[in-house]
Amino acid sequence: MTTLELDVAVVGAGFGGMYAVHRLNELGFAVHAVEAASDVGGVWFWNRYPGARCDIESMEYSYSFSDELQQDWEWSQRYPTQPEMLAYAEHVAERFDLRRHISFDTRVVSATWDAPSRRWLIATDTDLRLSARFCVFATGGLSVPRVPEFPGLDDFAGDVLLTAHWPREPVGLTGKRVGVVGTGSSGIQVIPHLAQQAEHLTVFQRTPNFSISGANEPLTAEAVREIKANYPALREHARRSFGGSTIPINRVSALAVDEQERARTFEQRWHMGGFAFLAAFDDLTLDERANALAADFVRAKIRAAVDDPEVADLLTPRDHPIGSKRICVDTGYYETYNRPNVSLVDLRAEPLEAVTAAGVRVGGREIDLDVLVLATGFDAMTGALTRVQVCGRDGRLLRDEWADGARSYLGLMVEGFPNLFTISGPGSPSLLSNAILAIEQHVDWIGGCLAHLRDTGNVTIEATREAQDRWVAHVRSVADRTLYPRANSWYMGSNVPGKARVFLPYVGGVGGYRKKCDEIARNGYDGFVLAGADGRTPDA
Ligand code: NA7
Repeated sequence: MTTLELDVAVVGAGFGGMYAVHRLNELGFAVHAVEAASDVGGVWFWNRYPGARCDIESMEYSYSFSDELQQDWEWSQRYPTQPEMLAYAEHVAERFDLRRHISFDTRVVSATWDAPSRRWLIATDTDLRLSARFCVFATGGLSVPRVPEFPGLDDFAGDVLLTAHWPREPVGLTGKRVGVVGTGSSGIQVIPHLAQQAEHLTVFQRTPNFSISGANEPLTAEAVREIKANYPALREHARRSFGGSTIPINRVSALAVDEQERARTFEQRWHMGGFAFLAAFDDLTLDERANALAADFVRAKIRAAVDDPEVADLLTPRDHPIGSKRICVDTGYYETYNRPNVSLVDLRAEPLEAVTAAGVRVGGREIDLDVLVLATGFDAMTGALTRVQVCGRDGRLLRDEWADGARSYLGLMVEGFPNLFTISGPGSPSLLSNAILAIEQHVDWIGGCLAHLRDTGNVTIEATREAQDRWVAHVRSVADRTLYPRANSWYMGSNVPGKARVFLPYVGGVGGYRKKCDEIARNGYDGFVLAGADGRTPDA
């Protein structure tokens, strides 16, 4: 056994863990990270399926902490592909010499608060142990893939591929009969690529989703030059914005304009692509009637894109308000169904009964397949944290504390778990915003907090029950004012059987959230208890 004695143990070396290592090291703390993968990149390391691409623009979905980095790095397209994101992560690791602080191919199995020493004792699946004053979980919100328990899945004679754990070596699909289950963002991105390669592609759809073309295109030198010249101001704008980006929100209700004006605005936003569509008016995720107008507009686009009216009908979502599930951003998704080698199976009409050696049985008929692709989602936002045995004060287990829904203060700390931080934890804007910007804000806040503890002679910090209860109630009441809780989405935990149905991210906007976090820090960490080595607050 090797035990590293540290100030801070970081779990995960995706974009959150990488920046935590960099920033906390820069602040003079002894930091080490543990990462299950063989290299950096997190979600961009694992999701290597063809067509994997970020749904936020590259010039925004990137680190802002180093102006040299953002000036030097060249993005090639409006939305970065997975290989480009991974190359960027590798570049950052190289540039800031991060890998020497990270143990790869090592998975954390438990983290235990040792009250007498006031340290976190962290065990891994190798002979590495960590003992640290602080523990930062940077385990990501979409890092635990969910594989449905289809009867017979193990009997399938062909290959089963998970989009979220796609093989590193190239997968040959030419001449193969391929099936794909899942039509969320991952399915919608992979389907056009599978269709181009496979002899025949069968899409097994349970619930149709709203998807908007990303209008992806190469970035012109001129556009890049302009953004780079204004980067500091643009980043500041994004930090103060609602969603963590510079997408302009049209501050008008969809109900306040006439039909022509509305159609013009929707059309214009449709062509801007991606999330800009949801900002066509400022009440699309708040007002049912406004939302229905936007949903109808997209439904008409689906009808126009798909040749076969029956297929178009099956692809048309009707069970949730548009945007209440994260909108999908695609490249040629609906048009893919016009190809002669693509067929759609509606699992509501023909339920998936079993996977057999030869393929899939739906509604009593067999569909023969060589390859089955599962794009079936993630145990989002809490899955990575509840899979580790996190044991806090008085033997309390995080997974038990969260059994009825995740509870946290600011999505940063949990009462009962002193000195343990979660980056983009449930209760923070996290995946409801530009994730890299959210990560930077959390890491910077944690860095400021640890420096404050050091400067004031405090050794522990813990959220109070009252502050946490107030925050949880606030997160829920803000969510309840929106249409988000109306969907069965991973935001709600409702894609995982048995998971508590609670809206997980904070939908109050990143600008206001950042202000709140900063104010709390400025006021001496309101809602937290700070204590010195003798258990008392040195400042008191
Ligand atoms: P999602 O959005 O959770 O989509 C998962 C898809 O898999 C969705 O269409 C599900 O249908 C389908 N699914 C899940 N379980 C089953 C079973 N048992 N049978 C049939 N179909 C099933 O995950 P993604 O990976 O696509 O996207 C997650 C996020 O990653 C995305 O929002 C972006 O932010 C990036 P359902 O809707 O449950 O009927």
